Amino acid sequence: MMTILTTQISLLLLLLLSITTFYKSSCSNHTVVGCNEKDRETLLTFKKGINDTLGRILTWSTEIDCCAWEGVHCENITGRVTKLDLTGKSNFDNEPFLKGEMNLCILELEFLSYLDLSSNDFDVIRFPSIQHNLTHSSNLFHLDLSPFRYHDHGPLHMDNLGWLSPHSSLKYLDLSGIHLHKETNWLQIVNTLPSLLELQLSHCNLNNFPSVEYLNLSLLVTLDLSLNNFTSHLPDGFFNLTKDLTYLDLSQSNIYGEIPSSLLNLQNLRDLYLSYNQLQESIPEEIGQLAHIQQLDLSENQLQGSIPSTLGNLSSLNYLSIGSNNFSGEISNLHFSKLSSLDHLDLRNSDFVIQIDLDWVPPFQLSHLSLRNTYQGPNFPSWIYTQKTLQYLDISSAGISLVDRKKFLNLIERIPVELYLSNNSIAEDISNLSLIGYVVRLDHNNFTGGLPNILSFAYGIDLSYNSFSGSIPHSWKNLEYLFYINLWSNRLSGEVLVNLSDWRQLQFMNLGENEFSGTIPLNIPQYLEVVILRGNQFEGSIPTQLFNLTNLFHLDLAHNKLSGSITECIYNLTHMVTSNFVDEWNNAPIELFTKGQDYVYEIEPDRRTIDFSANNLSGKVPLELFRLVKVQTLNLSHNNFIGTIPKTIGGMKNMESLDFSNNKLCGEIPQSMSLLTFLGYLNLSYNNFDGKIPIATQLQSFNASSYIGNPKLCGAPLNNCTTEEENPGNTENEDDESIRESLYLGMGVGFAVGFWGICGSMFLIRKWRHAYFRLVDRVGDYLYVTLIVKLNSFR
Ligand SMILES: *[C@@H]1O[C@H](CO)[C@@H](O)[C@H](O)[C@H]1NC(C)=O
Ligand SMILES: *[C@@H]1O[C@H](CO)[C@@H](O)[C@H](O)[C@H]1NC(C)=O
Ligand SMILES: *[C@@H]1O[C@H](CO)[C@@H](O)[C@H](O)[C@H]1NC(C)=O
Ligand SMILES: *[C@@H]1O[C@H](CO)[C@@H](O)[C@H](O)[C@H]1NC(C)=O
Ligand SMILES: *[C@@H]1O[C@H](CO)[C@@H](O)[C@H](O)[C@H]1NC(C)=O
Ligand SMILES: *[C@@H]1O[C@H](CO)[C@@H](O)[C@H](O)[C@H]1NC(C)=O
Ligand SMILES: *[C@@H]1O[C@H](CO)[C@@H](O)[C@H](O)[C@H]1NC(C)=O
Ligand SMILES: *[C@@H]1O[C@H](CO)[C@@H](O)[C@H](O)[C@H]1NC(C)=O
Ligand SMILES: *[C@@H]1O[C@H](CO)[C@@H](O)[C@H](O)[C@H]1NC(C)=O
Ligand SMILES: *[C@@H]1O[C@H](CO)[C@@H](O)[C@H](O)[C@H]1NC(C)=O
Ligand SMILES: *[C@@H]1O[C@H](CO)[C@@H](O)[C@H](O)[C@H]1NC(C)=O
Ligand SMILES: CC(=O)N[C@H]1CO[C@H](CO)[C@@H](O)[C@@H]1O
Repeated sequence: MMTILTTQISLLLLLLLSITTFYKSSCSNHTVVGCNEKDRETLLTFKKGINDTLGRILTWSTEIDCCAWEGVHCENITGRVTKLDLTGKSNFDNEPFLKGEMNLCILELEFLSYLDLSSNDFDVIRFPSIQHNLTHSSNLFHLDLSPFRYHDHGPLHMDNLGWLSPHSSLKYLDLSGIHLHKETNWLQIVNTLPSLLELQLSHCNLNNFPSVEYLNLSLLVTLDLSLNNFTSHLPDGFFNLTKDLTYLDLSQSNIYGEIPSSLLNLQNLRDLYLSYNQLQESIPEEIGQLAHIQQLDLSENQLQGSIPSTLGNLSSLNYLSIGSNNFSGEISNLHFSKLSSLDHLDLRNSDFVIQIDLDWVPPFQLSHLSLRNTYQGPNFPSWIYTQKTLQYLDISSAGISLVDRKKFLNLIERIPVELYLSNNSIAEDISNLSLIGYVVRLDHNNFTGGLPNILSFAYGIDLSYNSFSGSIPHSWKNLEYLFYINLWSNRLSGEVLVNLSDWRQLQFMNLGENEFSGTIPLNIPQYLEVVILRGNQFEGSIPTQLFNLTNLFHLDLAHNKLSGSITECIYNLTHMVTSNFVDEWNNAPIELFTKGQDYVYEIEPDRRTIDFSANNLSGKVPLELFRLVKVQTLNLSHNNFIGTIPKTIGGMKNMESLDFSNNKLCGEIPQSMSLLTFLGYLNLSYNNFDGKIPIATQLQSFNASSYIGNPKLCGAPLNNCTTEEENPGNTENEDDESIRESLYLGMGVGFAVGFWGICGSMFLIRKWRHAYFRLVDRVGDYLYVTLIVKLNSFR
C-alpha cells in the first residue's frame, strides 16, 4: 500500500518537474530576463483598443511573459521590446486580422526599432498626447502602418504627420492608404527624416506638392507617391538631391507639366512610373542617360513629339509602356536596337508611323505586346512572328487585313493568356486551331470556316461579327470558367449545346444573328444576366427555366420560330423587379452592336429588356410578365398572343418602350396604362382592341400609328367614338387604386435579400479588379487572370 502511494507521489513530482522544466526551457529561449514592466504596460494599452475578432493576439495575456507574445520581440539581455510585427500580409485570401483602434502609444516603447502593423483593418488611429514630447531618442527605423486596401468602411485618416519628427532614424516608412488630405506640410516633415531609404505614401490623398529649398532625403532609394491628387507641376530640381533613387512611382497622381530634367539626372533609376497623369511636352533626349532603367511607364499622359532615338540605348529596359499619349513621328527598329531585355511593350493608342523593316528580327522576346489602335496595316507586322514567348497580344484596331497564314496561325495558337485581334479585316479559316488564351477576342474581322477549339480555362470569348460557320464544337462544353461569350452575327448553325449549364459561370451569352436551330436548351446556367438568341431559327417553346434566372436583366429571343404559349410558371426574375444593380458590366466588354445602317443594339446594364417579338408565340400573355415592375422595354410584337392587357400593367412604372403590335390581343386598353409616365414608345397596332382609348396625357401623346389596325378602337388620337363603341359590353370596373404598389414593392424587398448574396461578391470582385489594376500593368497578367478565375469560381 505504502509503496504504491510513494510511487504515485514520485510520479506526480516527476510530472510536475518535467512541466516546469518544459515551461522554463520554452520560455528561456525567448528571453533570459523577463519582459520589461513598462513595455508590458504599453503593449497592454495598445491591446485595449484592438478588436481581435480572429484571435491573432490571443497570446497577449498577463500569464505569459510579454516577450513571448505574438509578434513581440525583445532584446535578449535587457528584455526591452525592440520589434513588433503584427502584419496581416501573409494572410492574402482571408480577412485582415486586427480591427478597432490603432493606438500609437505603441511608439512610446523606448527601444522599439521595428513596427509593422500593415495589412490590418483598423477603423481609427489614436494619438496619445505624449507622442509630441517623447523623452527618449527614437530608435525606430522601420515603420509600416499601411492598411489592408480593400476594407469596406472608409479610409483611415491622419490629420498631420507632426508626430513623425522625433523618429529621425527612420529608414523605412510606409503610410500608404492612410488619408492625409489635411496635411499640407507633408514634404517638410518627411524632410526631417534624413535617414530615409524608402518612403511609401501611395494613395494618401495628398493634394499638394510643396516646394522645399533643400531636400534632405539624399539617401532615398525608393519613393512611391502614386495614387495621390497633387494637381501640380513637379518642382524642378526636386530630384537634384536624391541621387540614389532607384524606384520612383508617381503614377495616377495628377501631376502636370514637363518631365523635369532633374528627374532624368537620376542615374541609378531602375523603375520609373509616371503613367496616368497630365504630363505634356516631349520626352527629353536625356532619357537615354538612364542607363540602368528597367521599367519605364509613361503611358496615359499628353506627351507629344517624337520618341527620342536615345531610347534605344536603354539596354536594361524590360518594361516599356508609352501608349496613350499624343506622340507623332516615326518609330523604327532603331528605337529598339539595343533593347535586348525587353519583355513588355505597350504602344497602344498612338499615331506613330511605324517604319520597321520587313525582315527585322528584334533583339528581344516579349511576353506582353499591345499595339491596340496603333495603325500597322495592312500587313500583320512580320517581326511579331519572331516572338516565341508572347502571353498577351493585343493588336486590335490596327488596320490589318493580310497575314502570313502559316506563321499567323502558329503565333495565335501559342498565346496562353489574352489574345485581342478585334476590329481588323483578317479573313482566315482558323477552324483547325486550338486557342489556349483565357480571353480570346477576334470580333469584327472576316474569319471564316468553323469555330476554333478553345481551351477549357477560357473565361471570355468574343467572335462576333465574323463569318464563322458550322456548329459549336463539342469540345466547347468543357468551358467551365466561361463567363462571357459573344458569337453575334456569324453564320453558325446547328443546335447549341444540350447541356448549356456546363458553362456554369456564364453571365453573358449572345448567340444572336446566326442560323442556330433546334430548341432552346433546358439546362441554363444560373448566373446568366444577359441572354440574346435573337435572329436565329430556334423553335419549340420558351423553356420555363429562363424565368428562374435571378440575375437576368436582358432577355432577347426575337426573330426566331418559337411557338406555343408562355407558361404560367413561378417567375424568379429578381433582377427585373428590384432596383439593386450589379454594375459589374461597367468594366466588362458590353458593346454597342450595330446592324446595317439604322439598327442600333445596345445593352445598358441599367436597362431591363424582354423581347419576344417576331416568333409564333400564342396563348395568353402570363400575368407574371406584367409583374416584372422594373422592365423598361417589353416587345411582344409579331406573334399570335390572345387575351387582354391586364390592368396590372400599370405597375410597370419604369416602362419606356412597349410594343404589342401585330398580335390578336383584344378587350379595352386599361386605364392603368396612363400610369406609365416614362413611356416614350407605344405600339398597340394591328390587334383586336376595342372601346375607347383612355384619356391620359401619356396615351394621347402618341399618334394614330400607335393604335391603327384595331377596327373597334376609338377616341383620340383615332376617330371619335360613337356611343355603342364606347361601351362594348361588360366593362369591368377598373379600380386603379387597387393596383397596390406595395405588392410590387413587397416582392422587390423579398427578392433583394437573396439577391445581395451574389451581388455582394461581384462588388468585391470589381473592387479587387480595381485594386489589382497596377499589378496587372506591371507584374503581368497571369496573376490577374488566376485571380479572376479564382474569384469567379467562388460563385
Ligand atoms: C469587432 O469586429 C466585429 C467584426 O467587424 C464587429 O462585429 C464587432 O462589433 C466589433 N466589436 C467591437 C467591440 O468593436
Ligand atoms: C543575444 O543576442 C545576441 C545578438 O543579438 C547574440 O549574439 C547572443 O548570443 C544572444 N544571447 C543569448 C543568451 O541568446
Ligand atoms: C507633453 O508636452 C505638453 C506641452 O508641450 C505638456 O502639456 C504635456 O503634459 C506633456 N505630456 C507628457 C505626458 O509629458
Ligand atoms: C536639412 O539638413 C540640413 C543639413 O543637414 C539642416 O541644416 C536642415 O535643417 C535640414 N532641413 C530640415 C528641413 O530638416
Ligand atoms: C483633385 O483635386 C482637385 C482640386 O483640388 C479636385 O477638383 C478633384 O476633384 C480632385 N480629384 C480627385 C480624383 O479627387
Ligand atoms: C538641379 O541640377 C541642375 C544641374 O545639376 C542645375 O542646373 C539646376 O539648377 C538644379 N536645380 C535646382 C532647383 O537646384
Ligand atoms: C545613345 O543613342 C544615340 C542615338 O541613338 C547615340 O548617338 C549615342 O551614341 C548613344 N549613346 C550611348 C551611350 O550609347
Ligand atoms: C469581309 O469580306 C467581305 C467580302 O469578302 C467584304 O465585303 C467585307 O467588307 C469584309 N469585312 C471586313 C470587316 O473586312
Ligand atoms: C430555379 O433555380 C433554383 C436554383 O437557383 C433551383 O433550385 C430550382 O429548382 C429552379 N426551379 C426551376 C423551376 O427550375
Ligand atoms: C428562386 O430562386 C431562388 C434563389 O436562386 C431559389 O432558391 C428558389 O428555389 C427559386 N424559386 C423557384 C420557384 O424556382
Ligand atoms: C371629335 O369630337 C370633338 C368634340 O368632342 C370635336 O371637336 C371633334 O371635331 C371630333 N372629331 C372628329 C374627327 O369627329
Ligand atoms: C526550442 C529551442 O530552441 N530550445 C532550445 C532552448 O535553449 C536551450 C538552451 O538554452 C536549448 O537546449 C534548447 O534546444
